[in-house]
Amino acid sequence: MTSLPQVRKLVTAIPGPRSQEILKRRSEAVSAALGMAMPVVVERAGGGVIVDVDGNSIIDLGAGIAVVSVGNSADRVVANVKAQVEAFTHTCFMVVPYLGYVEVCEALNRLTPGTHKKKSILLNSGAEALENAVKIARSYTKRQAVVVFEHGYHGRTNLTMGMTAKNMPYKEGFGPFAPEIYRMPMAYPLRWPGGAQRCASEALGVAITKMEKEIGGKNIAAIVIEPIQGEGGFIVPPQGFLPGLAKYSTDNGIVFIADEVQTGFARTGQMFASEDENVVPDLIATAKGIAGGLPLAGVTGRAEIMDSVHGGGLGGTFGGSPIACAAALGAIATIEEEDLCARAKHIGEIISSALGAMKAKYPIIAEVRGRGAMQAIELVMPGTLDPNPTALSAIVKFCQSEGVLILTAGTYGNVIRLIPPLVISDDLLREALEVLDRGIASAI
Ligand code: PLZ
Repeated sequence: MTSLPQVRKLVTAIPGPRSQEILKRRSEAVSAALGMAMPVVVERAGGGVIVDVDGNSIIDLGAGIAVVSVGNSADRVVANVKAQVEAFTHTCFMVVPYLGYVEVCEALNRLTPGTHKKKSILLNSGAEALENAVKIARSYTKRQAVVVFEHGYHGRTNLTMGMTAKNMPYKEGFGPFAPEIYRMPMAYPLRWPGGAQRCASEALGVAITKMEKEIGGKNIAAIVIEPIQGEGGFIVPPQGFLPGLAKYSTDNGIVFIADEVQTGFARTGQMFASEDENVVPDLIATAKGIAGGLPLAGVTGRAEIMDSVHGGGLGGTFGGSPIACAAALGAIATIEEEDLCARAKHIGEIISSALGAMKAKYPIIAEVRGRGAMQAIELVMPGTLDPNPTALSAIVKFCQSEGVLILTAGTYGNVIRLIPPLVISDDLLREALEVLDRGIASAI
């Protein structure tokens, strides 16, 4: 375990003087196009805390956007990476292969839903995994149309920008986007016309009718969806929506692609969120939590689909770097041996009961939603569904000044999402939730 004391401790205002100094250099040297969720500079991190260069110990409820599920600098990750760096750093898997890549693919084939024969490839980022999943689906089906959903997020490369729903900040001025991408209405219970019940009974039919009428099932190469939408605001579709889309895909020869970049690797209390409704995707895109903070991503799926691409058709210089693979084997061993799926469920219970109590007190909370260690609140103007981004920024600022890092999300910029490392202690988590409670109280 990390040697860092698992405490919230502020020794300066946020940001402290050393952070301020470096942030000044940051703005001189780094493009202004990059955002920054919290204005502090990290020195060390581990377990559930981030320690900044001024010595402030901050509770981490963001995990680097759902990446360091096993904690920062997790023991097995560090040990594996050290050994790998000393052995060799790079050959390119397409030039001279190595065991680590094969072992990560074996782990992905074993851990992803379904008992059918699977194969994998490794890439560098979530966006690259989605790009490759779409390439594979198009090549396999010899079709072009790609179906995505409102509020969906799939990355910042050209194809994945086109697949991503939200314009600002992801797409503004960056077009033209790739053709043959079709966006369907998302089953968003809180905001479905007529409410959650109608969403549950109507949403699947609406999407299928629209696909039939506007594209034609036989022209669709892939349906791509996040089982729980991440950047879009932790939108959990009603039961039956995902299995219905998967069945429609099977019936129409469409490749069903689950984007589990954010939901994968124990985050939601299962190894993959698709498992909750026994959905077996044809292809599954993974990244983020796979490698304890090192850049790695994967596409895993039915062997006949993965093998259908011509030899040499997929690849990349760095994809499946031996260092990232070593890290992934350490992270995956940690997730399995420490049963972080159970931990994610436990964290989810603590968070959702605390958020539920806040919802009862504060009418700006329209909904508490999520699964496992992926929970959110959506903030509105009391008594309406009008988004309340003003309250959101006040709450985020309050939490930061009290030493708690929280992240936001949502098409309307009004969702607070909690995605802590799965190794955070219960006490630290409860303390952070108390700060959040005070933050909401101060913002209304
Ligand atoms: N698919 C479901 O959540 C990345 C984006 C942060 P990359 N989400 C964090 C930002 O503002 O850039 C994400 C995701 C889902 C794909 C991606 C893309 O993964 O590793 O960022 O390319």
